[in-house]
Amino acid sequence: MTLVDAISDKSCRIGILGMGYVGLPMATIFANRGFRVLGGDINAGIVETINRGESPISENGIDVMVKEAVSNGMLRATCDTEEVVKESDIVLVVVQTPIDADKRPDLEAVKCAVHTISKNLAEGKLIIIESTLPPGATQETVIPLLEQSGLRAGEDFYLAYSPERAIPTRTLEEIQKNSRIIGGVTEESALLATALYSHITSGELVTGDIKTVELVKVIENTYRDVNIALSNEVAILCEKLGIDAVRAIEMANKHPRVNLLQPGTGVGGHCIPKDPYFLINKAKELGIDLKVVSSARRVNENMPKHLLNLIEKALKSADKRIDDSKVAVLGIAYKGNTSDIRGTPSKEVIETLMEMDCDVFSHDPFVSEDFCGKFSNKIEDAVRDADCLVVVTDHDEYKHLDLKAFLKILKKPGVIVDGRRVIDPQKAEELDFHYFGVGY
Ligand code: SAJ
Repeated sequence: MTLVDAISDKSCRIGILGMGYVGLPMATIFANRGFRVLGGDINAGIVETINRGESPISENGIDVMVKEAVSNGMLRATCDTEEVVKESDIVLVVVQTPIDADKRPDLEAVKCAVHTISKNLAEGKLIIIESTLPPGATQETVIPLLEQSGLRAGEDFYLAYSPERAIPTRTLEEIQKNSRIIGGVTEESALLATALYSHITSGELVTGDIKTVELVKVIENTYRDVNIALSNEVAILCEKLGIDAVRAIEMANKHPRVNLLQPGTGVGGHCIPKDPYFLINKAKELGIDLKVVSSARRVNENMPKHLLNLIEKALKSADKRIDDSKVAVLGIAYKGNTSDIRGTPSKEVIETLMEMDCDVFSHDPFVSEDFCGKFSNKIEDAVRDADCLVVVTDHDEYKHLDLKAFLKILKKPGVIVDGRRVIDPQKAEELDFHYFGVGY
Protein backbone atom coordinates (compact mmCIF):
# COMPACT_ATOMS: atom_id res chain seq x y z
CA MET A 1 0.00 0.00 0.00
CA THR A 2 1.32 3.46 -0.81
CA LEU A 3 1.79 6.03 1.92
CA VAL A 4 -0.83 8.32 0.38
CA ASP A 5 -3.38 5.47 0.58
CA ALA A 6 -2.34 4.64 4.13
CA ILE A 7 -2.86 8.30 5.06
CA SER A 8 -6.27 8.44 3.44
CA ASP A 9 -7.56 5.23 5.13
CA LYS A 10 -5.72 6.13 8.38
CA SER A 11 -3.81 2.83 8.44
CA CYS A 12 -0.47 4.61 8.54
CA ARG A 13 1.30 4.54 11.90
CA ILE A 14 2.25 7.94 13.30
CA GLY A 15 5.22 8.53 15.61
CA ILE A 16 5.68 11.81 17.48
CA LEU A 17 9.00 12.73 19.13
CA GLY A 18 8.32 15.17 21.99
CA MET A 19 5.27 14.77 24.28
CA GLY A 20 5.23 18.38 25.48
CA TYR A 21 2.79 21.32 25.25
CA VAL A 22 2.37 20.78 21.48
CA GLY A 23 3.44 17.16 20.84
CA LEU A 24 0.93 15.62 23.26
CA PRO A 25 -2.08 17.61 21.98
CA MET A 26 -1.08 16.63 18.42
CA ALA A 27 -0.82 12.97 19.45
CA THR A 28 -4.25 12.93 21.12
CA ILE A 29 -5.92 14.63 18.15
CA PHE A 30 -4.48 12.13 15.65
CA ALA A 31 -5.35 9.23 17.97
CA ASN A 32 -8.91 10.41 18.53
CA ARG A 33 -9.30 10.86 14.78
CA GLY A 34 -8.51 7.16 14.20
CA PHE A 35 -4.74 7.05 13.72
CA ARG A 36 -2.50 4.72 15.76
CA VAL A 37 0.04 6.97 17.50
CA LEU A 38 3.27 6.14 19.31
CA GLY A 39 4.59 9.07 21.33
CA GLY A 40 8.25 9.28 22.27
CA ASP A 41 9.78 11.35 25.08
CA ILE A 42 13.06 11.09 26.99
CA ASN A 43 11.26 12.03 30.22
CA ALA A 44 10.11 8.76 31.87
CA GLY A 45 7.68 10.63 34.16
CA ILE A 46 5.86 12.11 31.17
CA VAL A 47 5.70 8.69 29.47
CA GLU A 48 4.34 6.94 32.59
CA THR A 49 1.73 9.65 33.16
CA ILE A 50 0.47 9.41 29.57
CA ASN A 51 0.31 5.58 29.67
CA ARG A 52 -1.83 5.89 32.81
CA GLY A 53 -4.26 7.88 30.63
CA GLU A 54 -3.41 11.16 32.38
CA SER A 55 -1.96 14.43 31.04
CA PRO A 56 1.40 15.74 32.29
CA ILE A 57 0.49 19.21 30.99
CA SER A 58 -2.42 21.48 31.89
CA GLU A 59 -4.28 22.58 28.79
CA ASN A 60 -8.01 23.02 28.23
CA GLY A 61 -9.60 19.67 27.30
CA ILE A 62 -6.37 17.65 27.23
CA ASP A 63 -7.22 15.33 30.17
CA VAL A 64 -10.27 13.86 28.41
CA MET A 65 -8.39 13.57 25.10
CA VAL A 66 -5.46 11.65 26.64
CA LYS A 67 -7.75 9.36 28.66
CA GLU A 68 -9.81 8.50 25.58
CA ALA A 69 -6.84 7.99 23.25
CA VAL A 70 -4.98 5.73 25.71
CA SER A 71 -8.02 3.72 26.79
CA ASN A 72 -8.91 3.13 23.11
CA GLY A 73 -5.40 1.79 22.57
CA MET A 74 -4.77 4.41 19.87
CA LEU A 75 -2.06 6.24 21.83
CA ARG A 76 0.92 4.79 23.66
CA ALA A 77 4.02 6.56 24.90
CA THR A 78 7.58 5.28 25.24
CA CYS A 79 11.05 6.49 26.16
CA ASP A 80 12.42 4.25 23.40
CA THR A 81 12.55 6.92 20.70
CA GLU A 82 14.23 4.51 18.28
CA GLU A 83 11.19 2.23 18.55
CA VAL A 84 9.00 5.23 17.67
CA VAL A 85 10.91 5.70 14.41
CA LYS A 86 11.12 2.00 13.54
CA GLU A 87 7.41 1.40 14.22
CA SER A 88 6.09 4.44 12.33
CA ASP A 89 5.43 5.32 8.70
CA ILE A 90 5.30 9.02 9.55
CA VAL A 91 7.45 10.69 12.22
CA LEU A 92 6.78 14.20 13.57
CA VAL A 93 9.47 16.11 15.49
CA VAL A 94 7.89 18.41 18.09
CA VAL A 95 10.70 19.32 20.48
CA GLN A 96 11.76 22.68 21.87
CA THR A 97 14.14 25.03 20.07
CA PRO A 98 15.16 27.56 22.73
CA ILE A 99 17.98 30.10 22.55
CA ASP A 100 21.26 29.77 24.48
CA ALA A 101 22.78 32.24 26.91
CA ASP A 102 24.18 34.24 23.97
CA LYS A 103 20.69 34.41 22.43
CA ARG A 104 21.67 32.07 19.62
CA PRO A 105 19.37 29.25 18.42
CA ASP A 106 19.88 26.03 20.40
CA LEU A 107 18.89 23.21 18.06
CA GLU A 108 20.31 20.38 20.20
CA ALA A 109 16.93 18.77 20.91
CA VAL A 110 16.03 18.81 17.21
CA LYS A 111 19.45 17.45 16.24
CA CYS A 112 19.08 14.66 18.80
CA ALA A 113 15.61 13.71 17.50
CA VAL A 114 16.76 13.91 13.86
CA HIS A 115 19.82 11.80 14.67
CA THR A 116 17.58 9.11 16.16
CA ILE A 117 15.47 9.20 12.99
CA SER A 118 18.57 9.02 10.78
CA LYS A 119 19.82 5.90 12.57
CA ASN A 120 16.46 4.13 12.05
CA LEU A 121 15.32 5.65 8.77
CA ALA A 122 13.80 3.41 6.10
CA GLU A 123 12.73 4.15 2.54
CA GLY A 124 9.30 5.64 1.99
CA LYS A 125 8.87 7.23 5.44
CA LEU A 126 7.55 10.78 5.83
CA ILE A 127 9.44 12.99 8.30
CA ILE A 128 7.79 16.24 9.41
CA ILE A 129 9.57 18.86 11.52
CA GLU A 130 7.12 20.94 13.61
CA SER A 131 9.68 22.56 15.93
CA THR A 132 10.27 26.25 15.12
CA LEU A 133 13.52 26.58 13.13
CA PRO A 134 15.57 29.55 11.94
CA PRO A 135 15.23 30.15 8.19
CA GLY A 136 17.53 27.74 6.33
CA ALA A 137 17.97 25.25 9.20
CA THR A 138 16.23 22.37 7.44
CA GLN A 139 18.63 22.64 4.49
CA GLU A 140 21.71 23.41 6.60
CA THR A 141 21.17 21.11 9.61
CA VAL A 142 18.26 18.65 9.30
CA ILE A 143 18.82 17.24 5.79
CA PRO A 144 22.59 16.57 6.22
CA LEU A 145 21.83 14.73 9.49
CA LEU A 146 19.04 12.65 7.92
CA GLU A 147 21.15 11.78 4.91
CA GLN A 148 23.82 10.27 7.17
CA SER A 149 21.43 7.32 6.88
CA GLY A 150 22.59 6.92 3.30
CA LEU A 151 19.08 7.77 2.10
CA ARG A 152 18.30 10.89 0.04
CA ALA A 153 15.68 13.42 1.17
CA GLY A 154 12.89 13.69 -1.38
CA GLU A 155 14.11 10.62 -3.28
CA ASP A 156 14.26 7.76 -0.74
CA PHE A 157 12.13 9.37 1.99
CA TYR A 158 9.78 12.32 2.28
CA LEU A 159 10.54 15.42 4.33
CA ALA A 160 8.31 18.35 5.23
CA TYR A 161 8.38 21.32 7.61
CA SER A 162 5.13 22.52 9.20
CA PRO A 163 5.52 24.60 12.36
CA GLU A 164 2.88 24.52 15.06
CA ARG A 165 0.96 27.81 15.44
CA ALA A 166 -1.42 26.99 18.28
CA ILE A 167 -1.64 29.34 21.27
CA PRO A 168 -1.26 27.78 24.75
CA THR A 169 -4.62 27.69 26.62
CA ARG A 170 -6.37 27.10 23.22
CA THR A 171 -3.92 24.57 21.75
CA LEU A 172 -6.37 21.72 20.99
CA GLU A 173 -8.91 24.08 19.46
CA GLU A 174 -6.35 25.93 17.33
CA ILE A 175 -4.58 22.78 16.04
CA GLN A 176 -7.96 21.71 14.67
CA LYS A 177 -9.01 25.10 13.30
CA ASN A 178 -5.94 27.16 12.41
CA SER A 179 -4.66 27.36 8.87
CA ARG A 180 -1.43 25.43 8.46
CA ILE A 181 1.66 26.29 6.48
CA ILE A 182 3.52 23.36 4.98
CA GLY A 183 6.84 23.21 3.15
CA GLY A 184 8.11 20.09 1.39
CA VAL A 185 11.63 19.16 0.25
CA THR A 186 9.71 18.01 -2.85
CA GLU A 187 6.18 18.70 -4.02
CA GLU A 188 5.26 15.10 -3.21
CA SER A 189 6.53 15.53 0.35
CA ALA A 190 4.34 18.64 0.71
CA LEU A 191 1.32 16.81 -0.74
CA LEU A 192 1.70 13.88 1.67
CA ALA A 193 2.00 16.22 4.65
CA THR A 194 -1.00 18.20 3.43
CA ALA A 195 -3.02 15.00 3.12
CA LEU A 196 -2.11 14.08 6.69
CA TYR A 197 -2.98 17.49 8.20
CA SER A 198 -6.26 17.61 6.29
CA HIS A 199 -7.41 14.88 8.70
CA ILE A 200 -6.97 17.06 11.78
CA THR A 201 -7.61 20.70 10.83
CA SER A 202 -10.48 22.49 9.11
CA GLY A 203 -8.15 25.46 8.50
CA GLU A 204 -6.66 26.35 5.12
CA LEU A 205 -3.57 24.30 4.19
CA VAL A 206 -1.01 26.56 2.56
CA THR A 207 2.12 25.14 0.91
CA GLY A 208 5.40 26.81 0.02
CA ASP A 209 9.11 26.10 -0.06
CA ILE A 210 10.59 25.06 3.28
CA LYS A 211 12.80 28.16 3.82
CA THR A 212 9.84 30.47 3.27
CA VAL A 213 7.73 28.45 5.71
CA GLU A 214 10.57 28.59 8.28
CA LEU A 215 10.65 32.37 7.92
CA VAL A 216 6.86 32.74 8.09
CA LYS A 217 6.67 31.05 11.49
CA VAL A 218 9.37 33.26 12.95
CA ILE A 219 7.96 36.51 11.56
CA GLU A 220 4.50 35.67 12.96
CA ASN A 221 5.88 35.67 16.51
CA THR A 222 8.18 38.60 15.83
CA TYR A 223 5.22 40.63 14.54
CA ARG A 224 3.44 40.03 17.86
CA ASP A 225 6.57 40.95 19.83
CA VAL A 226 6.99 44.25 17.95
CA ASN A 227 3.30 45.06 18.38
CA ILE A 228 3.50 44.46 22.15
CA ALA A 229 6.71 46.53 22.33
CA LEU A 230 4.95 49.50 20.75
CA SER A 231 2.10 49.24 23.24
CA ASN A 232 4.60 48.97 26.11
CA GLU A 233 6.42 52.11 24.91
CA VAL A 234 3.08 53.94 24.56
CA ALA A 235 2.25 52.83 28.10
CA ILE A 236 5.51 54.21 29.54
CA LEU A 237 4.91 57.53 27.73
CA CYS A 238 1.31 57.69 28.95
CA GLU A 239 2.41 57.26 32.58
CA LYS A 240 4.39 60.50 32.17
CA LEU A 241 1.62 62.24 30.22
CA GLY A 242 -1.04 61.26 32.77
CA ILE A 243 -3.06 59.45 30.09
CA ASP A 244 -4.65 56.01 30.51
CA ALA A 245 -2.77 53.97 27.87
CA VAL A 246 -5.21 51.06 27.94
CA ARG A 247 -8.12 53.41 27.22
CA ALA A 248 -6.08 55.17 24.50
CA ILE A 249 -5.20 51.83 22.86
CA GLU A 250 -8.84 50.75 23.08
CA MET A 251 -9.83 53.95 21.25
CA ALA A 252 -7.01 53.57 18.67
CA ASN A 253 -8.14 50.00 17.97
CA LYS A 254 -11.48 51.35 16.83
CA HIS A 255 -9.62 52.44 13.73
CA PRO A 256 -10.23 49.83 10.98
CA ARG A 257 -6.51 49.33 10.38
CA VAL A 258 -5.18 49.49 13.96
CA ASN A 259 -4.82 46.43 16.23
CA LEU A 260 -2.46 47.32 19.04
CA LEU A 261 -1.93 44.64 21.66
CA GLN A 262 -1.90 45.20 25.44
CA PRO A 263 0.97 46.65 27.50
CA GLY A 264 2.08 44.66 30.51
CA THR A 265 4.85 43.23 32.64
CA GLY A 266 6.80 41.75 29.73
CA VAL A 267 6.66 39.02 27.12
CA GLY A 268 7.12 35.47 28.42
CA GLY A 269 6.64 31.96 27.13
CA HIS A 270 8.94 29.71 25.11
CA CYS A 271 8.26 31.29 21.73
CA ILE A 272 7.85 35.02 21.38
CA PRO A 273 10.85 36.02 23.56
CA LYS A 274 13.18 33.82 21.48
CA ASP A 275 11.93 33.60 17.88
CA PRO A 276 12.96 37.20 17.05
CA TYR A 277 16.55 36.16 17.87
CA PHE A 278 16.29 33.47 15.18
CA LEU A 279 15.76 36.35 12.75
CA ILE A 280 18.31 38.68 14.34
CA ASN A 281 21.03 36.00 14.22
CA LYS A 282 20.28 34.94 10.67
CA ALA A 283 20.30 38.58 9.57
CA LYS A 284 23.62 39.19 11.39
CA GLU A 285 25.15 36.25 9.46
CA LEU A 286 24.10 38.11 6.30
CA GLY A 287 25.43 41.46 7.51
CA ILE A 288 21.99 42.93 8.22
CA ASP A 289 21.03 44.69 11.47
CA LEU A 290 17.30 44.23 12.21
CA LYS A 291 16.88 47.44 14.24
CA VAL A 292 13.11 47.28 14.75
CA VAL A 293 13.19 43.66 15.85
CA SER A 294 16.15 44.18 18.21
CA SER A 295 14.67 47.33 19.75
CA ALA A 296 11.36 45.62 20.35
CA ARG A 297 13.14 42.83 22.19
CA ARG A 298 14.96 45.35 24.38
CA VAL A 299 11.72 47.22 25.20
CA ASN A 300 9.87 44.02 26.17
CA GLU A 301 12.85 42.58 28.09
CA ASN A 302 12.94 45.82 30.09
CA MET A 303 9.30 45.69 31.25
CA PRO A 304 9.95 43.67 34.44
CA LYS A 305 12.43 46.43 35.47
CA HIS A 306 9.77 49.04 34.67
CA LEU A 307 7.35 47.18 36.95
CA LEU A 308 9.97 47.14 39.72
CA ASN A 309 10.32 50.92 39.38
CA LEU A 310 6.54 51.25 39.66
CA ILE A 311 6.60 49.12 42.83
CA GLU A 312 9.28 51.39 44.36
CA LYS A 313 7.27 54.50 43.36
CA ALA A 314 4.03 53.04 44.72
CA LEU A 315 5.57 52.12 48.08
CA LYS A 316 7.16 55.59 48.27
CA SER A 317 3.65 57.09 47.83
CA ALA A 318 2.85 55.35 51.13
CA ASP A 319 6.16 56.39 52.73
CA LYS A 320 7.47 52.84 52.53
CA ARG A 321 10.66 51.24 51.18
CA ILE A 322 11.03 47.95 49.29
CA ASP A 323 13.60 46.54 51.80
CA ASP A 324 11.15 47.12 54.64
CA SER A 325 8.00 45.84 52.99
CA LYS A 326 6.02 42.67 52.32
CA VAL A 327 5.02 42.50 48.67
CA ALA A 328 2.32 40.10 47.46
CA VAL A 329 3.09 39.00 43.88
CA LEU A 330 0.03 37.68 42.05
CA GLY A 331 0.95 35.44 39.12
CA ILE A 332 3.92 33.18 38.35
CA ALA A 333 2.86 31.77 34.96
CA TYR A 334 4.02 33.61 31.82
CA LYS A 335 0.40 34.47 30.94
CA GLY A 336 -3.15 34.03 32.17
CA ASN A 337 -4.84 30.67 32.72
CA THR A 338 -1.81 28.47 32.08
CA SER A 339 0.62 26.66 34.39
CA ASP A 340 3.50 27.31 31.99
CA ILE A 341 6.28 29.36 33.66
CA ARG A 342 8.79 29.26 30.78
CA GLY A 343 10.30 32.73 30.22
CA THR A 344 7.86 34.26 32.71
CA PRO A 345 8.43 37.95 33.61
CA SER A 346 7.57 37.17 37.25
CA LYS A 347 10.90 35.39 37.75
CA GLU A 348 12.93 38.59 37.36
CA VAL A 349 10.39 40.56 39.44
CA ILE A 350 10.44 38.12 42.37
CA GLU A 351 14.19 37.48 42.31
CA THR A 352 15.02 41.20 42.11
CA LEU A 353 12.64 42.07 44.96
CA MET A 354 14.31 39.39 47.06
CA GLU A 355 17.77 40.74 46.20
CA MET A 356 16.45 44.09 47.51
CA ASP A 357 15.64 42.37 50.86
CA CYS A 358 11.92 42.60 50.25
CA ASP A 359 9.60 40.06 51.96
CA VAL A 360 8.05 38.49 48.86
CA PHE A 361 4.99 36.24 49.05
CA SER A 362 3.68 34.98 45.72
CA HIS A 363 0.47 33.32 44.56
CA ASP A 364 -0.69 31.56 41.42
CA PRO A 365 -3.83 29.44 40.93
CA PHE A 366 -2.18 27.18 38.32
CA VAL A 367 1.44 26.91 39.38
CA SER A 368 2.78 25.07 42.41
CA GLU A 369 6.12 26.77 42.82
CA ASP A 370 7.79 30.17 42.95
CA PHE A 371 11.33 31.42 42.68
CA CYS A 372 12.66 30.77 46.17
CA GLY A 373 10.26 33.28 47.85
CA LYS A 374 7.25 32.30 49.96
CA PHE A 375 4.36 30.86 47.95
CA SER A 376 0.75 29.80 48.44
CA ASN A 377 -2.17 28.74 46.27
CA LYS A 378 -4.39 30.56 48.78
CA ILE A 379 -4.45 34.23 47.77
CA GLU A 380 -5.22 35.45 51.30
CA ASP A 381 -1.90 34.01 52.54
CA ALA A 382 -0.02 36.22 50.09
CA VAL A 383 -2.13 39.34 50.60
CA ARG A 384 -2.41 39.30 54.42
CA ASP A 385 -0.33 42.12 55.96
CA ALA A 386 1.20 42.99 52.62
CA ASP A 387 2.34 46.56 52.03
CA CYS A 388 1.76 46.22 48.29
CA LEU A 389 -0.21 43.99 45.92
CA VAL A 390 1.50 43.43 42.55
CA VAL A 391 -0.26 41.77 39.61
CA VAL A 392 2.17 40.19 37.15
CA THR A 393 0.00 37.61 35.31
CA ASP A 394 -3.50 38.14 33.90
CA HIS A 395 -5.21 35.02 35.30
CA ASP A 396 -9.02 35.26 35.11
CA GLU A 397 -9.15 34.78 38.89
CA TYR A 398 -7.42 38.16 39.32
CA LYS A 399 -10.08 39.95 37.26
CA HIS A 400 -12.62 39.50 40.03
CA LEU A 401 -10.63 40.35 43.17
CA ASP A 402 -12.67 41.44 46.20
CA LEU A 403 -10.82 44.70 46.85
CA LYS A 404 -13.03 45.59 49.84
CA ALA A 405 -12.07 42.31 51.55
CA PHE A 406 -8.41 42.87 50.67
CA LEU A 407 -8.54 46.30 52.26
CA LYS A 408 -9.25 44.55 55.59
CA ILE A 409 -6.18 42.29 55.43
CA LEU A 410 -3.66 44.54 53.63
CA LYS A 411 -1.50 47.00 55.56
CA LYS A 412 -2.76 50.61 55.35
CA PRO A 413 -2.80 52.43 53.07
CA GLY A 414 -3.63 49.75 50.46
CA VAL A 415 -1.13 49.91 47.59
CA ILE A 416 -1.71 48.19 44.23
CA VAL A 417 0.69 47.85 41.28
CA ASP A 418 -1.24 46.36 38.38
CA GLY A 419 1.00 45.12 35.59
CA ARG A 420 -1.86 43.61 33.54
CA ARG A 421 -4.81 45.99 34.07
CA VAL A 422 -6.87 43.26 35.72
CA ILE A 423 -8.09 45.74 38.36
CA ASP A 424 -10.30 48.72 37.47
CA PRO A 425 -8.25 51.82 38.46
CA GLN A 426 -11.36 53.90 39.23
CA LYS A 427 -12.80 51.22 41.53
CA ALA A 428 -9.48 50.92 43.36
CA GLU A 429 -9.13 54.68 43.77
CA GLU A 430 -12.73 54.98 45.01
CA LEU A 431 -11.68 52.59 47.80
CA ASP A 432 -8.67 54.84 48.55
CA PHE A 433 -6.12 52.41 47.23
CA HIS A 434 -2.88 53.91 45.95
CA TYR A 435 -3.29 52.48 42.43
CA PHE A 436 -0.30 52.30 40.07
CA GLY A 437 -0.54 50.49 36.73
CA VAL A 438 1.54 49.91 33.61
CA GLY A 439 0.26 52.61 31.31
CA TYR A 440 -1.75 54.42 33.98
N1 SAJ B 1 1.36 39.56 25.91
C1 SAJ B 1 1.31 40.93 26.22
N2 SAJ B 1 0.33 41.68 25.62
C2 SAJ B 1 -0.57 41.14 24.75
C3 SAJ B 1 -0.49 39.74 24.43
C4 SAJ B 1 0.49 38.98 25.04
O1 SAJ B 1 2.10 41.45 27.00
O2 SAJ B 1 -1.46 41.87 24.28
C5 SAJ B 1 2.38 38.71 26.58
C6 SAJ B 1 1.75 37.56 27.36
O3 SAJ B 1 1.40 37.95 28.67
C7 SAJ B 1 2.88 36.53 27.37
C8 SAJ B 1 3.55 36.76 26.02
O4 SAJ B 1 3.13 38.07 25.58
O5 SAJ B 1 3.78 36.78 28.42
C9 SAJ B 1 3.20 35.73 24.96
O6 SAJ B 1 1.85 35.38 25.08
P1 SAJ B 1 0.92 35.22 23.76
O7 SAJ B 1 -0.42 34.83 24.22
O8 SAJ B 1 1.03 36.42 22.94
O9 SAJ B 1 1.61 34.06 22.90
P2 SAJ B 1 2.16 32.60 23.23
O10 SAJ B 1 3.62 32.66 23.44
O11 SAJ B 1 1.37 31.98 24.30
O12 SAJ B 1 1.88 31.89 21.83
C10 SAJ B 1 2.48 32.43 20.65
C11 SAJ B 1 1.41 32.51 19.56
N3 SAJ B 1 1.91 33.28 18.44
C12 SAJ B 1 1.14 34.23 17.85
O13 SAJ B 1 0.02 34.49 18.23
C13 SAJ B 1 1.76 34.94 16.67
C14 SAJ B 1 1.00 31.10 19.13
O14 SAJ B 1 0.11 31.18 18.04
C15 SAJ B 1 2.25 30.32 18.73
O15 SAJ B 1 1.94 29.01 18.33
C16 SAJ B 1 3.17 30.26 19.94
O16 SAJ B 1 3.57 31.59 20.27
C17 SAJ B 1 4.40 29.43 19.57
O17 SAJ B 1 4.47 28.30 20.09
O18 SAJ B 1 5.16 29.87 18.72
